[in-house]
Order: sequence, then structure tokens, then C-alpha cells
Amino acid sequence: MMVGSTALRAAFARRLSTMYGTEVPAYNTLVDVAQEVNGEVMERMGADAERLGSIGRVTAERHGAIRVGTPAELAQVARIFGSMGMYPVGYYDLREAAGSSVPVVSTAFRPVDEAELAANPFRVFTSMLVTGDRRFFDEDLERRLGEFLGARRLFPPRLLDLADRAEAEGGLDDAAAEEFLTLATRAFELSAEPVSRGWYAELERVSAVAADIGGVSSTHINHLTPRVLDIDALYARMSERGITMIDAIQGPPRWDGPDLLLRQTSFRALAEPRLFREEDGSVVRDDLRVRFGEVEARGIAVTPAGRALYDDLSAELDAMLHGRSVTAEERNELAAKLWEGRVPRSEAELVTGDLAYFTFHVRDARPGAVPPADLTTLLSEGWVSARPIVYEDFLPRSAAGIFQSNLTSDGTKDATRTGADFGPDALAAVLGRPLHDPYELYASVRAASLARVRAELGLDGE
Ligand code: OOG
Ligand code: NI
Repeated sequence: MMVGSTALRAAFARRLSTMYGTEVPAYNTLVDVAQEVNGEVMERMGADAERLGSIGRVTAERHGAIRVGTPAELAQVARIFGSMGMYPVGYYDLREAAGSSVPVVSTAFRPVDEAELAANPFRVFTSMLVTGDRRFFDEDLERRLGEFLGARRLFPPRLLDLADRAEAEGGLDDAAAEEFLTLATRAFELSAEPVSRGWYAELERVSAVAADIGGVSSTHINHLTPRVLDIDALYARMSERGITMIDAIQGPPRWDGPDLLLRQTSFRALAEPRLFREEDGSVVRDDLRVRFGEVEARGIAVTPAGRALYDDLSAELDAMLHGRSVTAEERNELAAKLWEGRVPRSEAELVTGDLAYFTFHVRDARPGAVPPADLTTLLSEGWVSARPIVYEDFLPRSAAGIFQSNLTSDGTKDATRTGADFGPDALAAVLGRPLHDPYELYASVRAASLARVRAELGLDGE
């Protein structure tokens, strides 16, 4: 039997989850609590709980994060994920994100069409070190990093062959699928190989992320994040279970209006035992804190106008909080107040203000004989209903916060030097495939639903 790309993706997500739960047991607690909370939300809200995805989708839903060192490694990652129907979407420059000094650019590999997202939305936030960025690496360190990274092999050739075959043929037979999944999962396990102390420490002085990526000879999954329907409830419950979360939930505030974009929170990196090779050649046990647990709640995807509003409000909140020290609760309260004055409180207003993405559907009962031609009237007269489109992507600021909150040290960034140019086009060239624009993807889902509405109501050809 042929195992198609969708089944490969779902199976890969499950295997990573099992593997990560073995490596980081607190992840299992997080998944249990998320599922407990999701069950309660389903009971409380019924069908409304599934407006942003079926409970089947949400229960299986995860995102992972990985980090690689070179363009060649990133191109290989693109082949492996491509075979599972995951394509690069969005460009994130974490060298520029507020308050961050992380020398990487990133994209997210994920399914791009509606049916594939509904079947299994597994996505992986993938970052690549920009070793040519002089704010972080001088020429000598860039050269030595290049040598180190050029000599390592993250993915066995057999894994890449199977990935290419799966992508070309739309899947693999059972035996090949099993081999592919085993090799793919293994490639993201934490390696038991000793870490060279001196090299790791040298990179760590520049950036803990640089050390995590370029200080070791393999890659690993950095975190795996389940989706929860009520992140505030989850936050409280994790704290009750004695797991210390970072002090806030990142992203939009909890407020009395529609859930937008993405809210995330995490618990601190765990100290994990690792072997270190000392300068004198001896190998000792020590530990490293690089991996952590994260959970997220997904809301409605916003349009460029909605995003501009969100970014404005975030900047205003920053200005308000500048120089003040407030608790997470106080911060949320201020943010929620700000939102209440400026963000529509209903989905209907988000539609008419073109602030968020929706799909449109003809209702069973028609309110009259002749449908009006424009969407606003179709909605207000009850011909058509609107369903929100879930946000499938990430927020650079939260991502930077997630990186930052889990670093052992701030590292050093020399802001007086100019950074390396590495924009979306450069990233697409490295990936060897198109870099999708998230807005275009949401807009095309909306457009397809509008075309269906027009056809069903006979509004075309007038
Ligand atoms: C990725 C951080 C970004 C998120 O959820 O925003 C991320 C990393 O730590 O490698 O996963
Ligand atoms: Ni994450």
C-alpha cells in the first residue's frame, strides 16, 4: 500500500511527539493538561469550540521548532518536509525583532491548502544561522563555523533519497515509509555525542542560539507545541502542577472580543544531561538548558490592515509600559483596555472592516427571491454566513521572546556593524522552492469561498 504525503506528515508528527515525550517528560504533562482543558472547553461551548478547527485537528495539532546552520542544511530540510506536504511559508528576521539578538532568519514549513491543514496542520518553525552577519560573527569565527558546519552531516543520504522519491511519487510504499519515518525522527533526536566545551563556550559568548546550532554536530527538535483552546486555564493549571511558566502569555491579550492571531506561553528550558569533551580530551557529564515546553492558542488570521492595527497597539502598549514595572495581570488589563477601544468586538465588524479573514457560505434558508450582489448585504440580510479562518503562522515578536526567555545568556551583538543582507528572496533561493506569502494563502481561501457563494447564488455573469 502507498502511504501518501498527508499520512506521512501525520505519522511523523506522532512519532516526534512520542520521541520528545521520552526526551522531555514535562512535555507529556503539557499535552495531558492541554487535552484536559480542551475537553472542558468542548463541554462548555459545544460546537462553538470547533469554529477554528475540529477537535480532531486540534488534538493532533503540534508545531515543532528546529535550527540549522547553513543554506545547504536548510535546502535538505525543505526536501524532507516537502515530501510530507509541508512547504515554506513566511519570512521572519529574528535579528531585527524587538529586543532580540538572535542571529537567525526563519520560515515555517506547513501545509498550504485548506484540506491538508484540516487533515493535519503539522508545522515546523525552522531557523537558519546567518554566519555572515558581522554584528555577531567576525570573519575568523565565520570561517571556523563554516568549516565545522560544512563537515557535519545532519541527514543521512538515504533519508534524502526517500524524501525525494516520496515527493516525486506522492508517497512511499509501506516498507519505505517505515524506513523514512524512522530516519526522519532519528535525525531530530538529541545526540549523545560529546559537545566540545571550548567551541561551544566560544559560540555561546556570541549567542546561545549560535552555540545550540553550531556548537554540536547534529540538530534536534527544540520544542514541540500542542494547541489548547483556553490558554489562560492551561497557564493556571500548569502552575498548580508545579511547572513554572514564563511570566506571561505572549501575543494578544485575553479580552472580551474575538480571539485573533496567536497566544503562546512556555516553561523554561530544562537542564538536560549532556556529555562534554574538555580541552584535555577527557569527557565529563554536565547539563545544558536549551529545550523547553510551549503551548499555544490559535485565533483568527488577520489581514494586512488587521496586522497593522495589532502592531500599532503592541507598540502603544510598549510605550505605555516603558519604564514601569507591572505584573503580567496588570499588563494584560492595560492591553485589553487598549484593544477594547480600537479592535472590533464582533466578527461581523472584523468582516466589514476587512481586518480578518473569513470564508463565506450560503445559508440553507434564503431570505428572499433575488440575492443582493454585494457581500455586506448578503451578510446583513442573512443569505450568507461567515466562518473565521484560523491563523496558521507565527508572530516574530513572540518567537523572539520564546528564543530570548530561554537563553542562558544574552550574548553579544555589535550593533555598530552592518548586518548581512538576507531577505525573503535570498531565503527562497536557498530553499530552492517558492516561499509562500501567508497573506496570499489566506486571501485565496477567502476568494475561493466567495467564488462558490457567487456560483451557488447565481450571481455570476450579471
Ligand atoms: C523557535 C522559536 C519560535 C514560536 O512558537 O514562535 C517558535 C526556536 O526557539 O527555535 O517556535
Ligand atoms: Ni514555538
